[in-house]
Amino acid sequence: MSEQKAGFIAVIGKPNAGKSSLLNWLLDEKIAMVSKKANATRKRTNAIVMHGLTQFIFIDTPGIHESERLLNKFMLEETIKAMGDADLILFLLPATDSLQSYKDFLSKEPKTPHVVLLTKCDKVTNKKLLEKLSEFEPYKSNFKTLIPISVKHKNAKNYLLNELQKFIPKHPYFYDPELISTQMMREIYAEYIREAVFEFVSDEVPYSSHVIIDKVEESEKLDKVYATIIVEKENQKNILIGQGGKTIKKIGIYAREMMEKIVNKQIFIKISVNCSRNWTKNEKILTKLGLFVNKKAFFMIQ
Ligand SMILES: Nc1nc2c(ncn2[C@@H]2O[C@H](COP(=O)(O)OP(=O)(O)OP(=O)(O)O)[C@@H](O)[C@H]2O)c(=O)[nH]1
Ligand SMILES: [Mg+2]
Repeated sequence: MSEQKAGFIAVIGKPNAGKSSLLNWLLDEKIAMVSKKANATRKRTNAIVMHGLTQFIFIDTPGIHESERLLNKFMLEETIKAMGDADLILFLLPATDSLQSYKDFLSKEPKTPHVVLLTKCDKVTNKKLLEKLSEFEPYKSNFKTLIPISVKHKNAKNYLLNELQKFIPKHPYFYDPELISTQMMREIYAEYIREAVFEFVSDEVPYSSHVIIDKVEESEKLDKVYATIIVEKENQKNILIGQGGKTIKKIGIYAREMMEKIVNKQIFIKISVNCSRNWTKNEKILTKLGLFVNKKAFFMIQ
């Protein structure tokens, strides 16, 4: 018992840095939604990873970016909360990017110690990677360590976890070591449907969509999932449904496949689409959907 370590790690970085992909990679399980499009993650998600006698709780966060939209303020607040609660921050920067987002992060004078992860290293040559690593030289008194990774390289996981272990305090496990997340299965289902929306529908529609799991009926061999996608405008509803229901069908199939994989059961899925005018800007509706904005906390970091 006394050898056990456990700690919370906030995974942060600008939209599209690879935060959600990192969680899935660490778990070897698809728990967080991933998209080519930026600003995919809306709410904090967690992945519980056991490594020897250490229990890591990785907290995925929405990418840090500035925006006036009320919903985006909620997303920023989610990230700030995760940083405040963490023992360690993992700051992610794609190897292809400039250091600007890291400099912005440092300018906020984070109190929690941090490790920098240079992500998507498979996308650059070794020479470029070395150049990028050397760009961090002037900042080395700020971070604990700097680690290049790629989710395409499975064998890097042990190295990463060995390194991170050093910064986790001795503490009894917070959760049952068998658990991979405290997320409810219905929250994961909702994220799968959101990922499908990001995959098949372009422009503003994914950002104007919210997924509610209305009901899950479980039985031994088959789960029935009833979901509603809320959009902001009537025309977005038409886009999501598609001609003769083509698009919503594709969304359903894509999400269903991921659901079947994670629960190892057959899934029946029914998705309805509803319009709730301008919900992303409406405080009352956001609160109802659990996407509440605490303005005080937001202004603290302005
Ligand atoms: N080539 C390559 N692509 C990656 C890697 N990690 C992530 N990606 C891709 O980068 C894109 C963004 O990944 P996400 O994990 O959704 O990024 P995120 O930081 O969670 O983004 P937000 O939720 O929008 O803040 C996706 O298309 C991923 O497939 C990597 O190591 N190598
Ligand atoms: Mg994400």
